[in-house]
Amino acid sequence: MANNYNVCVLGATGMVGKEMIKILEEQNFPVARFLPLASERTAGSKVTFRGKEYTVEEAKPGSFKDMQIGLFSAGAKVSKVFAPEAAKAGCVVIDNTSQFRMDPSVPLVVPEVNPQAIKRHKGIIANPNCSTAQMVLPLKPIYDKAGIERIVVSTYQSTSGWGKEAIAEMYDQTKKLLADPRARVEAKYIFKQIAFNCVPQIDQFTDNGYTKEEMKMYDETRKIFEDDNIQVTATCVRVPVAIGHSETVNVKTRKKISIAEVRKLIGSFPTCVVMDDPAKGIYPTPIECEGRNETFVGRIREDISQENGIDMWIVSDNLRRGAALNAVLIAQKMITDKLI
Ligand code: 3JN
Repeated sequence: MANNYNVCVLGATGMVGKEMIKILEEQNFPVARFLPLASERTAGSKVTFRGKEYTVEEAKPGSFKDMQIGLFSAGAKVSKVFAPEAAKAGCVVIDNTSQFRMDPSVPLVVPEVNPQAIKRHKGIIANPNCSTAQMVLPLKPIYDKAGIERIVVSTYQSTSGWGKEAIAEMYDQTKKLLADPRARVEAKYIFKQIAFNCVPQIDQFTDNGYTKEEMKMYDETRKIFEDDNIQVTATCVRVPVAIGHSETVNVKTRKKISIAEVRKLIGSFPTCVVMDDPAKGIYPTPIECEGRNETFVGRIREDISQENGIDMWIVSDNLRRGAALNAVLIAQKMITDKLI
């Protein structure tokens, strides 16, 4: 009989944590014991797993004894403290924060793209940033076939990427402005007014003029492809959408590849769906992709401005593909490959 595993979710009350719990249920993950954990602030609240209500416990260094898999999404600072503790206790951590992503001893994994990296783990495996995860999926078969020289990406990121408070802020501002277009609205979580607006800042600025989010896309893409020759330039923008990140992606390949071939490659890559018939108005939008596990690609076309250039539009549910689903898929892959 297949094994069952003791699984804890750290950050169980957050948007990603809740999605993790939902996906463990949906995927019928082999859970023996389920332990929801959170920081002191939200410990004590209730979550439901497989019809049973659980009280969320406060994470403590001793919480991970007897746990085998830990899905962490309570912020980088929390992971910094607890992931090493959990790993020491024999609980393999799949961490959704930026804390360990660029640590050379920690694999950074999208299971369909670089599953080979999982086996190098020493107790912690990192989940990429949501914008990176959905981008590298359709790019992987192109990379394998034609090589990638450079990626120019602009993102249109939903407010859920910044947490439930950011979504609430968007709706709150929207309601106020609908009632009174001259109302002054407060921007507390997102850097500027997000209702009826676009904000070209996600996370803090770094010394080179890029934001941390943009540098995550640069660093993480190169690490996942294990190729420091790929050039990546990103502009990350917050848009007034609740769930689902979109990206315009321009790729310069090393070898010539036809658009027909690109469509075929992406369409036959696991978990990628080509949704691309502009004449019939068919292309993905975040509303259509919310709650879905696939990564949707449309507007695939030849870049008329350069040799070997391809343009495309990539949309995915950031809470799933870019976070909770990716983490659960890593855990499933460890089980099927007998790495746990
Ligand atoms: O805003 C988004 O759409 C994605 C945000 C991700 C994020 C937000 C705060 C801290 C991260 C992340 O996953 O990279 C982090 C972090 O872990 O540093």
